[in-house]
Amino acid sequence: MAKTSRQPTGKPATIHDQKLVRGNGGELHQLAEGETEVLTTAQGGPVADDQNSLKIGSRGPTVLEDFHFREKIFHFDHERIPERVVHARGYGAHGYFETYESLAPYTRADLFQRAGEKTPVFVRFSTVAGSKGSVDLARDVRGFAVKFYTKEGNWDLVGNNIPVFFIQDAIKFPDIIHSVKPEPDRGFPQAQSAHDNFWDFISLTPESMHMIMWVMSDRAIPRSFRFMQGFGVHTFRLVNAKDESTFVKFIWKPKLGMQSVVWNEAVKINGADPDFHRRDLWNAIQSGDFPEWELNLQLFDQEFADSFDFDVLDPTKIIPEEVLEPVPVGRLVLDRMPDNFFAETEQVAFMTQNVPPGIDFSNDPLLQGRNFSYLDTQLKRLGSPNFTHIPINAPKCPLHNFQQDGHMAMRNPVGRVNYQPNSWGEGPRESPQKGFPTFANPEEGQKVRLRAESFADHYSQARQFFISQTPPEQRHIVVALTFELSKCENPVIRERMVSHLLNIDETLGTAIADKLGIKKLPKPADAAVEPRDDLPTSPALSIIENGPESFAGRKVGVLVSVGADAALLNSLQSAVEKEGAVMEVVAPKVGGVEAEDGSWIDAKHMIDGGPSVLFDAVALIVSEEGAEQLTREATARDFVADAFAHCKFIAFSPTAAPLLVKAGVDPKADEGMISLDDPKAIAAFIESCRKLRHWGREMAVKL
Ligand code: HDE
Repeated sequence: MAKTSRQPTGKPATIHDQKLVRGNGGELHQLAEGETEVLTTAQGGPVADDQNSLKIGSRGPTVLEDFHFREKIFHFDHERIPERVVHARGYGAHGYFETYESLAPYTRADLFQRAGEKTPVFVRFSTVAGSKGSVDLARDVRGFAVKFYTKEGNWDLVGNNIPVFFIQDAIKFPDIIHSVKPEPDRGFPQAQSAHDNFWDFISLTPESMHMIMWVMSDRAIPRSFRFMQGFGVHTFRLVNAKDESTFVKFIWKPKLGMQSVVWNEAVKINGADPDFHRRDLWNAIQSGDFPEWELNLQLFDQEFADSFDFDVLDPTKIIPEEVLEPVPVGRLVLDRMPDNFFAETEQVAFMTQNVPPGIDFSNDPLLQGRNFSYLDTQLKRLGSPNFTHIPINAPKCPLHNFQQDGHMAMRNPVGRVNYQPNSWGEGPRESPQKGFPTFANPEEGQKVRLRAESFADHYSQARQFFISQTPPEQRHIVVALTFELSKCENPVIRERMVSHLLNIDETLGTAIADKLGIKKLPKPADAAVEPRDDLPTSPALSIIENGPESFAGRKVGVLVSVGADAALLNSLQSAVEKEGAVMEVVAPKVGGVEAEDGSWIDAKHMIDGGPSVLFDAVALIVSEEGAEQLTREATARDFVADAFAHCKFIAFSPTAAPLLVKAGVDPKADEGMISLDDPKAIAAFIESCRKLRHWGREMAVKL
C-alpha cells in the first residue's frame, strides 16, 4: 500500500541567494534573517502544498475543487503568445544613444537638438525566416530594430543588416515570406532559403536580384550582432523647425568593424551552439565589453534625388557611400541585458510608424505598407490595444490621452472627464506648436495600381555589389548560390536563376551554371531596362575591406593537453587580453589539466564542447606526450583541421606538430601558421589575428 505523505517542499524561493524578494509592484525588498517568503496563488492566497494535487485518498482521483492546481496549470497552459510572423527569433539589450552635435538645421526632433544628449534605447536583433527556436547562424537577413525612448515619444528605427529589400511594394510581402518559410504541405525546411519555393519566387521576381546578392554574401552569416551594420533601408525625411525637409538614409556602423563566418563554419556552429549570437551578446555585455555603433546619416535634397541614377523611393536600391558620404551623428551603446527575456525581448513591439516630430516618411511604397502592418501585428501578437502599457513599450515621457479600457488596461484615467473638448477645464489638448507636423508634401495623381518606371532597373546595382566584393567574398557568393540552388529539386528554377545571374555578371552566371552541371547555358533573362555595366565599384560594400583595426572583442580558443607549458599559456592570455580580446581554454576534460610545472590549468570547454568554429583564432599549447594522445581523438583532429580549413590563424607550440600533421595540416603551410618557438611569436600571432582570417589559404582548402 502506498505511503500517505507530503513530499518535501524544497528550498524556499530567493533571488540570487541574496534573500531579495519581489513585492506586488515588482519592487525588490530584503527578507529579514530567517524569514522565508510564502508561496501564494495569483490571488495572493498562501499555498500549503505545491507538490501534490488534491485527491480522494492518496491513490484516488483528483478533485475539481483543487483551485490551486487548476490556477497553476491554467496559467502554464497560456504561457505562449503567437511568435512574430517574421523575425521570430531575436535577442535584445538595453542601452543609450548619444547625440554628437545638434542637428537643428535638419530636424526639430528633440533627441537631436543637444550635443551629449543621451536617449535610452532598446535594441532587438533577429533572423527573419526561422521560428523562435531556430538556430542563430541561419543564412538570413538580420533584423536591427532600435526603440528610442525620446522625450517626444518613442521613435522606432526598424532596420535590417542589409540596406535593400527583396520587393518594391508591400503588397508582395506575404508572398516572399510564404515562399521562404517551411513549405506548407511538408512543414520544412526550417530557417532556410535553400528550397524550391523560395527560389521559384525569387527567379520570378527580378526586383529581388540586388537583395539576393547581399543575402548570398557573407552579410547573411555574421560572426556576431556586434560586428554587423544596420540600415533603415528606406529614404525617410528630417523636418526642421521651419518645416524644411531633407531626405535621409540611416546607417549603423559597428565600432569593432564588420566580420562574418564562412558557410561551412556556420553549419557547424549551428550544431555546436545554436545560440551562438545570443551567447556572444550576453557574454560581451555581462563582462562589461559594451558593443557600440555609430549612427550615420546620408542627407540629401530633392535636387540630389532628381539627379541620382536611381529612384530614392525604391527600396531595392542604395546610394553608394562614395556618391553620398554618410555623416556620423551619434553613438549607440548597449550596456544592459533585460531582466526577463519574455517581458522585454519577446513583448517589445516595434512599429515603423513610431516617429517623433522632426522625422517623417517618404513615399517609398514598402515603408507606406509597413506603417500599416506593424500596428496590426502587435494587436494579434500581444492580444490587446493596451500593449503600449507593457513597460518595455511604454514611452518614458509624459503621456496624456483619453484612450481607455480594453483588455489588460494598466493605465486607467481618474476623475470624470474622458473626452475633449470639455467644460470642466480638465485634461490634455492638442498643440499645433509641439505636436507632430506631417510634412506637407504636395501630392496629386491618378489613382492607379502601377509600378514607377524609375523602379525598373533590377540588375545594375546587383552587379555593382558583386564587383565591389574582394575575391574571397565573390567566391563565397558563388559557393552560397551553388549550395542554395543545388537544394532546388526543379531544374527549371535553377536555370531561371542562372538566366538572371547572367544579367548581373556573366562570369558569375557561367560559374554557377558550371557548378550546377547545367550543360547548355540559358539565355540571359529579359530585362525591363538594359542592365548597366558602368557603375563603379564601391569599396564600402565589402566586409573584408571594412574589417576591424584590432582583434578587440574577438575570441581565441586554446587547446591544451596534460603537461602544457603554463608560462606560454599565461603570456598568450596577457597578450590576448591586452588586445581587448578573450581567451578560452579547451582541454580533454572540462576540469582542466596539470601543466608541465605542476600548476593547474582550468578549462572552459572539453574538446567536444569547444570546437574551433566557436573561436576567431586558435592556439595549440600541448606537450609532446599530450600531442600524441590528442592525435587519437577525432574531435581534437577536427579542432585543428576546421581551424585550418576556415582560414583561421593558428599559433602552436612546436611540440604540437604531430597533432597538426595527423589532422592533415602542414605546420609550415602558410603565414597563417605561427610557431610559438620564440618570445616574439605571440606578438606576431596577435598582429596577424587583426586581419581575422588568412584568406590567402582559401584556394588551397577550397571552402
Ligand atoms: Fe518587417 N515586419 N516588414 N521589415 N520587420 C515585422 O512586425 C513587414 C521589412 C523588420 O525585433 C513584423 O513586430 C512588412 C523591411 C524587423 O520585433 C511585421 C514589410 C525591414 C522586424 C512586419 C516588411 C523590416 C520586423 C512581424 C514589407 C527592414 C522585427 C513582427 C513592406 C527595413 C522587429 C513585428 C522586432 C517585423 C511587416 C519589410 C524589418 C509583420 C509588411 C524592409 C527588424 O509587422
